[in-house]
Amino acid sequence: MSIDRRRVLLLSGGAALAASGFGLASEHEYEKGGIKVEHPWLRTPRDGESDANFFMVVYNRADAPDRLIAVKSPDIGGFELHVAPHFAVTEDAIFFPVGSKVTLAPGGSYIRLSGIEKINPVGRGFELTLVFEKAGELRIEAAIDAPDAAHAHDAEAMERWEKAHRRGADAQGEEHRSGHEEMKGKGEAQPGAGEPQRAQ
Ligand SMILES: [Cu+2]
Repeated sequence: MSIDRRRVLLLSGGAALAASGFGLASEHEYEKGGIKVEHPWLRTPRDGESDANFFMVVYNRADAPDRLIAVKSPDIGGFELHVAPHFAVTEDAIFFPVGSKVTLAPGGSYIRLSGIEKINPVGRGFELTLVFEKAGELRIEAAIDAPDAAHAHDAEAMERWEKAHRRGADAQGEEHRSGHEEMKGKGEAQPGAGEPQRAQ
C-alpha cells in the first residue's frame, strides 16, 4: 500500500518521493520471473558531470540462466556495462547463471549511466527499467547516493554531500517542499521561481 502510493507520487510528480526517501535499508527489492534485484543504487553525478555508476545485487532463482541486456530510462542518454573479469559475460550483457547471486559494487562491476541532465537530490529515488532477456522488463527505483558513497544507503557519505550542498539545498529545499504540496493541483514549480532543479 505505502509502496504503491509512493510510486504514484513519483510518477505524477517526478521529484515527489516520500520524505523518508531511502533511509531504511530494508524492503528495497524487486522481483520478476525468478530474478530478484536487491538494493539498486547509484552514485549521483559529481557537480558538473552527467555520468552515474549504478550498482545492485541480482539473484537468479529461475530454472534457466538469464542476461541483463539493457537499462532504460527517459532520464539517461545511455548505459555501459563494466564487468569485472571473473564475471560470466558476453560482449553486451551480464550473465546470471541459475542459482547465482551476482553483486555489482564499487571496486568491481558496475553499470555506467550517461547523459543524466536532471536527477533528484541524494536520498531520493531514480526510476529505471532493467531489461532481462528471459524475465523481461523490471521497473526499479534506484536509491540516489552521494558520489563517494561506499555502499547503498551510505549515511556518512550522504551527510558529507548534504553539508557540501547546504546553501543550494536550503534555497532549493523550500522550493521542493512547496512544490510538492502544490504538485497535487498544479504540477511544476511556479513561474519565475528561479533556477531549474539541478543536482547541485
Ligand atoms: Cu536499498
